[in-house]
Amino acid sequence: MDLLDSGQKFSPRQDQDWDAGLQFLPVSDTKRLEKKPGRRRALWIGAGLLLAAAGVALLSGLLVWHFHLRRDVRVQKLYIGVMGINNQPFLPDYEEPSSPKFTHLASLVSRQLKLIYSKNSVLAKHFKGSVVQAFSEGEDGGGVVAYYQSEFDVHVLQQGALDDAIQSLEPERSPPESPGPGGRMLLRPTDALDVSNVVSRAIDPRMTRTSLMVKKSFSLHVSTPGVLRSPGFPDSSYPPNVYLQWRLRADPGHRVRLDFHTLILEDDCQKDFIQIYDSLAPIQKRVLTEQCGYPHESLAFLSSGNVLLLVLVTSEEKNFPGFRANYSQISAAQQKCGGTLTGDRGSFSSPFFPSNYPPDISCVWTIEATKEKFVKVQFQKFFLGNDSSRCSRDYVDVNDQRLCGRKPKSSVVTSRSNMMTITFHSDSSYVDQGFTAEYETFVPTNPCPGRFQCSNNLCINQTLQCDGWNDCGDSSDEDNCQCEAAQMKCRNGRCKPKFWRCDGTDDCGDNTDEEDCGKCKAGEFSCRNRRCVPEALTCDGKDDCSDGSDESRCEKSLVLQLCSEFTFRCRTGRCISKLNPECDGEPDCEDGSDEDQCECGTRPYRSSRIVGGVSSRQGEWPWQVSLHVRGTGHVCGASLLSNRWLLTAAHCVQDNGPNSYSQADQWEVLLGLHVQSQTSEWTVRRRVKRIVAHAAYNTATYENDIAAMELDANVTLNQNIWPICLPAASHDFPAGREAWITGWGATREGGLAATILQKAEVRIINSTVCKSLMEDDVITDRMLCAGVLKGGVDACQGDSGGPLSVTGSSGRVFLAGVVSWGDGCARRNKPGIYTRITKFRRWIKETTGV
Ligand code: 4AZ
Repeated sequence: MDLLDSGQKFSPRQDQDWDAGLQFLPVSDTKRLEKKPGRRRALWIGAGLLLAAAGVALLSGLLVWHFHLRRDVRVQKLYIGVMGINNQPFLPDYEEPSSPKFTHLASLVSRQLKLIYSKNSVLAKHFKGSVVQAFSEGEDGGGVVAYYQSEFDVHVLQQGALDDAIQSLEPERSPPESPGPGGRMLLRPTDALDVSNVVSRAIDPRMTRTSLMVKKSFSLHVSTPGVLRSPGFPDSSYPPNVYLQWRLRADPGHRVRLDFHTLILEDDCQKDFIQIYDSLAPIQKRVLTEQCGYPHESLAFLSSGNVLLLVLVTSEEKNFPGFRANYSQISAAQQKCGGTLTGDRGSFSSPFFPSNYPPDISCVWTIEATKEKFVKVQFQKFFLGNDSSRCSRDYVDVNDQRLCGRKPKSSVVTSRSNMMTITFHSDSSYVDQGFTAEYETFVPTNPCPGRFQCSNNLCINQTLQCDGWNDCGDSSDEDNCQCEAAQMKCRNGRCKPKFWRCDGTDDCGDNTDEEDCGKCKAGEFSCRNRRCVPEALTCDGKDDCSDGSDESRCEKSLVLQLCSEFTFRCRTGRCISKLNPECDGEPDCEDGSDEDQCECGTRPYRSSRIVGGVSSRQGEWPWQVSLHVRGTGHVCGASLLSNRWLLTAAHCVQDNGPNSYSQADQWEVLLGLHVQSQTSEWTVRRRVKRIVAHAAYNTATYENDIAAMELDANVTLNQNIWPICLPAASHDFPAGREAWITGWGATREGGLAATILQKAEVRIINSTVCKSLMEDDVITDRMLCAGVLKGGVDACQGDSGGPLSVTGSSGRVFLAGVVSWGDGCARRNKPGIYTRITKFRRWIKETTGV
């Protein structure tokens, strides 16, 4: 059920205890100054007497005043805690903070805490009080867990001692049978709490900011699946300065599952963030994740027990949509992991993949091959946190070799016997997506029957050997090759297509393809205007080529005296020498303007024609738009530039006989679409308010084949609807660079349109090569060529207007071209022709404001 739709604002029940707790424990950790006026007056009188003597005396008076004040600087410190209670069965009333049973147990817990603190002189001296916020079932279904906040009032200089004292309550690792601090407390025999595992931690200071105006907590039972949303989602942005908690409970013996459908916050975790805890209290030891911005990783989470806590903290006013997440429960018995695997090949994965694995889990798989065989395992996906050095948190153990962190697909582990044991372990905090693995048994004397064996033990199809592509992952399939006529031989033995020579990209891996390019001598730099200058003069801040190109491909961003068409112009009007500095994550301009308007070109976190392509995944190309002529269906593609503007090809919006395609009311725009004629909850339809085709579009030559479309209403961005980055006019897309084409166009020349959005990888083709391949000077500088010259991969009819997407150094995707025309589709030596976006950057800005 959607809570907003039902008229309840984010949750069916708002907890009273949270606000009560706030009254009792006002936002803390803020320094309060307590000045004692009497003493201060005396001090000032003293200072006044000394005033006549000298300024030195005034200074010393000020110093005394300062130290006097500091002595009285006190802070309130809050600690958040979890206490296990062994001898109490969990009662349904404990879920209800206003129930008498809750109140009774809460008072016992508070008294127990007071007793525990009374045994430590530091804690006893500064303790003010505790508030119990929630109870849940104990681990393994026995006992109760209490979640509380304790408040202390301490001198600023003694905060460290207080932290140490709190820390000392916690045993390093208490054996389950030993009672924790406080042990059994004998109040009255009937009230005795058998307490174990008391853990207290300081609250994250971001959650106790004084500016937090709204603090609320909501409780949800997840036995019936439902949806929770940040306030206002999706109609308005979330409110500023709030601290909201959602406490989620599943039935006993179940896990809570929380799966984010959309999550878009400000991209600064100090300001706005969500956190998810495997607990009902925000205790750092149990944090599963912290997210801000527009995260790309899997955002489905599972608890280890039957509770989960979601926290949202926001700062000042801003304009981000927030989140929507589905909650549900899963039986803990479901998805038991590990086991014995027999058979020649198979696969296994971390529990709940592609969701994040739950915390505190261990699985063991044993692969048993027949006697004479060995086993090899290849990890297809491997995301086990950032702990890449010591592997002490979450890890996979393969035959005593520990793996953790993130690994590329080509990782293969081989056994030296017919048995392999794989253990997966996750600790109590920070989860990740996990892994998928395939295993195969093999005869040690012939590890890759009928296939090519890479140096990293991977087996690949023999046809992939010496095809110019690195299929093994370690390039061993491209070593020692016999090159074909259309290929050049690199010094390292690899074969690469001849047209990749001298394109400015090191395709060989040893730069052979970029040597002896006929222009400049060794040690010289080839300027774009074909002049040669000593390499030592590049990136020195001076224009030695006379076209600025020796200062345009630098790692560092020097501010230049002169601008050229190859250098990036900051908003100040000054130019910098770094290559493609816009939206690369580093501010290069003095005013940071190279990083402005960079909420673009990133892909969503989840998911799961073009000729020669494959189906894409839902949300893989969130800037891809389908343009429908009303009553006809898909006609052209387009790219999303902002929440209001699209870019397409001018030839898509030309009147054609009775079809007035230039009229805005003829069009319907589908955003977030994956399969034609299958709109989903993600799909947004919009009508078009205005079409602006380039005034100089030439129907005969396809020159200036570009048009902008304004939507009739803004779209709310989500992980399937997101704008692509526009390159600066100086952006360089070098020949040989990988690019992707996407669309629902024909899957072969003259063929039918695709229903699922197709994608295909092509390369940018050198303009001189392109001009020589196409007839009669039809390729102009305002066009860009891309394709696969051996044929078979290309854009085609129906893809027009769609994007040619290129990933920049920071991982953001830039719009290099708009699908425009070609000599048929996917023909050998006939590249696809695209409108070169860098040449239209100014026109786009003037037309759309983006
Ligand atoms: C078209 O008709 C079309 N091979 C688009 C792209 C290409 C060819 C034709 C490129 O819309």
